[in-house]
Amino acid sequence: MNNNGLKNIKLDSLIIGAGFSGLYQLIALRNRLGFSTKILEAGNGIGGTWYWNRYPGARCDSESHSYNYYFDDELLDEWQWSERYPGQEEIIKYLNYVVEKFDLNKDIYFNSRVLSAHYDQQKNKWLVVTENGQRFECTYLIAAVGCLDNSSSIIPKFSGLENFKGDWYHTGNWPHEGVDFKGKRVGQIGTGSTGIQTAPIIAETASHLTVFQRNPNFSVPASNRPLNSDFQKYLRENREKIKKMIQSNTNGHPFLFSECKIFDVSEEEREEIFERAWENGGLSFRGCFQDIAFDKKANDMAVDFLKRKIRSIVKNPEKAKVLTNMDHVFGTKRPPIDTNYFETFNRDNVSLVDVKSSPIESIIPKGIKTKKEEYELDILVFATGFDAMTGPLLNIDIQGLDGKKLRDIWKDGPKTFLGIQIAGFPNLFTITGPGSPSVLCNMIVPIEQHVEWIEKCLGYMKKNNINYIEATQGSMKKWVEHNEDVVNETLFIHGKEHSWYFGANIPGKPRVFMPYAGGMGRYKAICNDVARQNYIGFKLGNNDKGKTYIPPKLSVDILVEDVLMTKKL
Ligand code: N01
Repeated sequence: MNNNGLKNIKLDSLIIGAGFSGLYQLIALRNRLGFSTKILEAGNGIGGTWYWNRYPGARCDSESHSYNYYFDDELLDEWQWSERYPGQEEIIKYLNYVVEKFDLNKDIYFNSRVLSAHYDQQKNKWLVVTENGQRFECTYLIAAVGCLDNSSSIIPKFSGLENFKGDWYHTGNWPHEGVDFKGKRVGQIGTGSTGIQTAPIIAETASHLTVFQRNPNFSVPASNRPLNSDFQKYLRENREKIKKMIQSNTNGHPFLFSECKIFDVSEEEREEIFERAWENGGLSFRGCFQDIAFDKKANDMAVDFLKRKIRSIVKNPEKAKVLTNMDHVFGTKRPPIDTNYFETFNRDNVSLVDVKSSPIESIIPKGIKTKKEEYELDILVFATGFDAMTGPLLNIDIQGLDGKKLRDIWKDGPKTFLGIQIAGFPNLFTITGPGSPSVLCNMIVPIEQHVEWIEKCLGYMKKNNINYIEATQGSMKKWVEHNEDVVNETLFIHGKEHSWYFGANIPGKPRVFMPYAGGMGRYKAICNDVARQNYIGFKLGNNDKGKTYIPPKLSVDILVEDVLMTKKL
């Protein structure tokens, strides 16, 4: 009984979030380990980030044949994607198919946003309370909240928004009934992956679209297309190879990174390689030379190529100048891919406002006021991003041992062991949390890996009559240091003042590189190593003498293994 005289619902494990990770975790814990398990989901349906992000043009930038679960052959046999990149609606359709197939709905509580999760030391239980007053008691709590959830969407603090006479929306919380732009003057703020996807579609129906751009972004054509029967046949025949490749390479995507360095080829060959990569489209452009992500001079060559491409597409030289005025290193911000983004600026009904040189001063009743001018608008679209990775967790009041709050423990930036656990928070697991490869990968790959690692860990504990697991302070410290070491070897480090990977989009957020930059293949090998050594780096059972896990020095072996693996395809 709790204070209100209501019964707590008692469970072995409780999962927060019904996106890709939460749904698969339910299958793993309920169907395979036999745990009593439920999911608490804030939305009124499944899909996580795809449930909320249904803005026009919402589409995944991972190729569809890698953006599905690989754990079940039958499911793989049954499902066929229709396009090279899956659109939001098709992703939801896919997940509904999974929910039906594995009979998941009966164990999901919808409209159940979690407000707090407190660890009770006496009982070794997590007490979880939702916005609508439901209370749960569980031994294991799995935060499958995603990296960019709806609670963490950001609307910059512009004064006057409350007086705006028209309608306004954040792309990460898009109305399910859609928005009719017909005949409307639309103002879009933000040109990240989201803004770049949505602008071309809004421009098709709006009477006028004004894009307010602070920093321009690089973008490569997605080259999206329907998947034909030849490709479906290729998938059927090569499934195991593709699976092996995406699960062991650096970023979980189904393509090869070139071994060729940019200055090892002639200028002519370099141009040809860039052209081919541009034509092929998508995120693989980053991998057309081996050193784009590591060598600033190589990166500059890619920047030069990409800027020339933009200039060749955008007819108005003033617009082209504003669209190519980047001051970040290519790839240090998540590189978007697009369908007709730059072409959109050739339309008569699209204008571009450079709010870097003339910042937005306020929202006024009839539109937006920048330092230079006023713009009359009927609808505002905020494509202004998220308090990524930490936001979804810190928006819940999480308290661990001795009532310590996660918000306090992470005030100088997130600290985890493997991105899976946090010292001081026993039996709490995070899927694709800070300190794991997560957003640097095709997300489904780290999701499956985490879910299965957690499953294996809890299976081991069950078998050995253990019901307490906590990362040690020592392991967490070593892991944080290891994370810093690996990111320092990459060009990501140049994104400190530009990229949400570093929290740079949130005023006052500590500048800590949040994902693990050492590559998925290496990360997975480390996680397996920890498990093989009976969960070294964690305290288990009643033994409070957990040994610190020392991450191996950056070894090239795993990378070499990656390359060999990818070469086989
Ligand atoms: O958000 P963002 P997003 N005044 O933070 C601008 C994933 N995703 O929603 O660059 C004016 O990238 C800000 O400007 P600046 C993907 O991981 C995936 O687009 O800070 N402008 C920027 O242009 C992605 O990285 C897919 O100067 C302001 C924009 O808002 C992540 O989600 C699709 C401003 C925010 O860009 C987030 O992408 C979509 C202000 N005060 C998203 N504040 C796919 O799979 C912010 N901005 C394809």
